[in-house]
Amino acid sequence: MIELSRRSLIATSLAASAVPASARAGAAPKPYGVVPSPRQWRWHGREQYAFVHFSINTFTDKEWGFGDEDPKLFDPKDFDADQIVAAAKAGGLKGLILTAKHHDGFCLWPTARTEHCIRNSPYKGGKGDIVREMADACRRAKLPFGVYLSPWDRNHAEYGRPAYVEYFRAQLTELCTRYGELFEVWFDGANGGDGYYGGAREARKIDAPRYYDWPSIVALVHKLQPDACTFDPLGADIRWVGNEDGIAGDPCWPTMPNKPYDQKEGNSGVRGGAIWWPAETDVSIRPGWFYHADEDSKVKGPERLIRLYDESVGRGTNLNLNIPPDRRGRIPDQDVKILKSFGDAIRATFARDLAQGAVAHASHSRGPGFEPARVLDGNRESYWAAPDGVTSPTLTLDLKPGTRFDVIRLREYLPLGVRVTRFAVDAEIDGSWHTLAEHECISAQRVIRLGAPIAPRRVRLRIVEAPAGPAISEFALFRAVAPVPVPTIVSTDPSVLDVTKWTIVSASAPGAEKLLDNEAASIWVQPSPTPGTPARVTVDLGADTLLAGFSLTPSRQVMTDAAPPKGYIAETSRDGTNWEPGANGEFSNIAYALSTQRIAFTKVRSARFLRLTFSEPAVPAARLAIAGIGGFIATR
Ligand code: FUL
Repeated sequence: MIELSRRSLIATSLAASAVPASARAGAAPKPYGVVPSPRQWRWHGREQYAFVHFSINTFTDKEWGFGDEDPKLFDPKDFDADQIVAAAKAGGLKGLILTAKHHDGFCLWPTARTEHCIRNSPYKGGKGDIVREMADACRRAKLPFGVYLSPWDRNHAEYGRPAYVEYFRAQLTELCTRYGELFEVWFDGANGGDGYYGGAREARKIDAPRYYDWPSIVALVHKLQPDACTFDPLGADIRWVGNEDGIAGDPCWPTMPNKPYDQKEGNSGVRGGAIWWPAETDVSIRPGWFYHADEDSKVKGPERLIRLYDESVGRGTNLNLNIPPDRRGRIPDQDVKILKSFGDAIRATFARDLAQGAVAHASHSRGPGFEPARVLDGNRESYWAAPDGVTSPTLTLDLKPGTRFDVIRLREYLPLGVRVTRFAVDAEIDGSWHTLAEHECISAQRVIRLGAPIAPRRVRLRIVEAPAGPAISEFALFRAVAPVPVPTIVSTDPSVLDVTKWTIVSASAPGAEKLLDNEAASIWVQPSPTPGTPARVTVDLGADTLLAGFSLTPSRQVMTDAAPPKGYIAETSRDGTNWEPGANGEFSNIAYALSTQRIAFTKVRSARFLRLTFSEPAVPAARLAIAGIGGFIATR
């Protein structure tokens, strides 16, 4: 904690008079370095929006479809675009991006260019258009709408050859011309691998930058949709934050070097980089991007979403929060409750800037139009600026007596570039100054949460390091409102048992508790079994249970040289000594489907213990990985 004396403050104010009068008054500062385009500047104001992954995977329980799925599988019985939009709004999300086509190639709109689309599904007798319904619902709710169009297409016969790029551009043109204004067009980085490819069933690799000629694709979007920011490749308006966990780097600069994307650089950006390529933080409210019933108990709670908010929006990036509809075509009730709790807490926290009514003064000011009070006017287009050459000024707010706060928000006026490198916020408490926080990078916004509310007499923004005088558009104070807790549920499926009540009796490798913790990201890993040395786990169900079968969830994370088990031997016991066969077989397509497999026993039985044995991995791999196991009872 730094204490700053009154003397050093006076010294700073005296330094102000050393600046030539000509530089202190008048014109706006010159931009520093690279600046956002008007389209990017508008995008910075969006803060957080919904990602909606909905497609044939919702019905096959997969994350990545192979491309050979029958369009008839797409059959939402109760699709309600307004319900989805209402859930997004409840969560405080200010836009919505729909997966018009995921990697499996199935199109949610009746495109003229392929039969692998909604026209050949039972939805509305083949007359449906989910893209239109979502676009219209967004418009009714005044929510900006955007689309995700997967460049990788595992269905298309020509994928990897020039004809597919022509097809991709034609699809993009349909989406950019039929559904009104789009605020974002999302191109996924996943590109190339095995797939159906019109029946070839082979692996195809491409060199994406050369194959797509991204600058020409981005130009096509901008021509048809001037306000739409494009996501991902070099040359696009926005970059990926480098992980799917919802965590932006600290700092996270909006600038990058003008070269192909590097994941580590993408997470933190590069100070002084040659291009404006700000980060979007994409993360799902559930472990998977698509809906899976077995993840009903794993929806991120409101407290976790607040942390995600702080680590994405609070670090100057935009949060793209995925909320996947279920097989009905609606956001599940549990997710809606969580979204509402999260949205209410964010709305209540940021409803009133407690700095309003404070008196703002600065060590230096540029004069009329750039006064310190500009940081209090709630207008992102106005800002306080110091005279040229003053790079470490301070701005102080004399607060109204009794102002208590625990959240601070700062915003830089980005059309003049990223000017502040390092800053600190101090508070004057009982006559002495204390540093509350010191960070690199303010950018679009910086949210600082304090451990507990404080009520100082004054707060001060201190620019510690900057290559150009700051242009600060906001210095705001808030009182955090905690979200209403939402109890977790086991599943929307009443037959699914609560595994958190189970315990491990014995296991072939340490860490088997990870199988029962309901955390998709915690995975039991061990050397791959062989028929002679199988992997095995025995669990105690805690009570005699009428068990109808077991389930196994493979890791959905991409893991190097690890695979789920190929098959299983399941046995049950009432006393832990005498075992009865339950089921014995192979998991279907487990290495690719990567979804929970439900295995029914030959007959329902009373059991206290369950023993699972795995004798080989599904594909050759050095390690066996399993995220979870479960059980279900008969419901009829
Ligand atoms: C990834 C994709 O492979 C996932 O399926 C998902 O669409 C996510 C947003 O991007 O790269």
